[in-house]
Amino acid sequence: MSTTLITGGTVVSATGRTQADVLVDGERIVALISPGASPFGTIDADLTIDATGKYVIPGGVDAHTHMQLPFGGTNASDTFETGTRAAAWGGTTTIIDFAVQRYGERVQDGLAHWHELAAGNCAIDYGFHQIIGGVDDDSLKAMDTLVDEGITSYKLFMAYPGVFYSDDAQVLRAMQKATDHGLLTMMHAENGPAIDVLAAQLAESGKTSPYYHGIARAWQLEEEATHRAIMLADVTGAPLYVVHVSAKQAVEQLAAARDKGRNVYGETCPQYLYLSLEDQLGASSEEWGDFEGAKWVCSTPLRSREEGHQDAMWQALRTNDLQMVSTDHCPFCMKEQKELGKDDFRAIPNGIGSIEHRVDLLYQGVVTGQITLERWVELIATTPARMFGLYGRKGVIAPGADADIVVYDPAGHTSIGLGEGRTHHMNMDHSAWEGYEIDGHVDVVLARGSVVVVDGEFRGAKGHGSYLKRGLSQYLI
Ligand code: DUC
Ligand code: ZN
Ligand code: ZN
Repeated sequence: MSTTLITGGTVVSATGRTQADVLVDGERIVALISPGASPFGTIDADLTIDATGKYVIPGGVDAHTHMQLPFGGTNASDTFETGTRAAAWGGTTTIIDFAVQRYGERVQDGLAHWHELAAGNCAIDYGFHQIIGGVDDDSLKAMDTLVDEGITSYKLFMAYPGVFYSDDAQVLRAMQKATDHGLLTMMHAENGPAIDVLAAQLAESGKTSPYYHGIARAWQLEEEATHRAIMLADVTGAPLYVVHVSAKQAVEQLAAARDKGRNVYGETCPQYLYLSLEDQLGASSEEWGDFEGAKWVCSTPLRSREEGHQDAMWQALRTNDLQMVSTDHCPFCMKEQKELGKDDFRAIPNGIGSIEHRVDLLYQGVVTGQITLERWVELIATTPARMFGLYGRKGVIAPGADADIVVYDPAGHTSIGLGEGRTHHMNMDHSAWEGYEIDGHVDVVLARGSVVVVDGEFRGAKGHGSYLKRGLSQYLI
């Protein structure tokens, strides 16, 4: 087995920072050594990485991705190969993707299909949540076996009637089943039927541009669904994790529930920290006109900056009213995909690609004083690992953990986008983050002991990533 020594860096964890050299043997971290105090004498490692002046952090864990998701008559444009490669470039070494079951399909078939898509194709380790898009006796029975498959969380949708939607009775039944097994319920909390009425009315009155996607998906309908999900979880005893929170009023619902001692959690995504409905309204290009805003059509939608949603998300990350940042990575190209909705925003496939930039975009929050260095590590790696049953192996730099390590240079710089000298490796014909500048840089990435990225070059391999059977969430009570 080969050894790697990362010297001179500052190891940052969720709880502090320390000067330490990190010794890796094969796929695992074996020691953290105070500089100049090695009890083993001089360590003659096969590879030495100089991290002087840099941060040494656990590899990012992105707990919300959708490679190849079938959506809106097309599929998300990143495969497990292209998406996990882009993730590695950006310092993410683990993803948890969503296996899909739709109404009338068998959960086991959906899961088997997702294994087929991912196996042998990933550059980094991966796990699955299970989407239950059709709650019925059959899918409820299938939930009995999820934990044995290493799937300890599943997602329901209160949005998308006719596609993934569950009504309240279905949500309740699934949550009861989740309580029996210790599964964590992940909720897409938007009132889908109400949204569909508003969206139809807007379209019928000629309001068809991408901006109206966000108008139809009003914050009230996120707040209302979040509250309903919290109450349904309460009545069933199910722990709840609300995905892609974007409305400040939804955060207020989570905070109020947590203050009452309810076991509820929430994530937000980079798009809800940085991008706004006003940006979308103002977007225009020679090629696409005001359809340019389609590149930011995602659900939940971008929210108004004037109304203060973005500030509220940063605040909630500081106060722990929100616990994590995932991407909801669901990329679609403008050509042939987003343009399906050129005449009607309802037909624009929903999603933004961010898997490559989450670590950087959150680090920019450290630079601007929104979060601390330790909170950065907690949000991008440690809490996702704890929330989704991976902690110990992932999310921490400690002896025995997988050697998923990022050397991050705070004096470096990253220019995001498709232009010359910019960073973009996701399989998209545009970047939702074009022109973003980051005061920091992912220098070196190790995935289970192998150097997968160095000097802006990908050195990893398709198939290096293994399937992670996950344990139960540490947040169950
Ligand atoms: N939201 C998105 O933006 N894309 C896929 C599904 C979802 O809920
Ligand atoms: Zn969702
Ligand atoms: Zn999602």
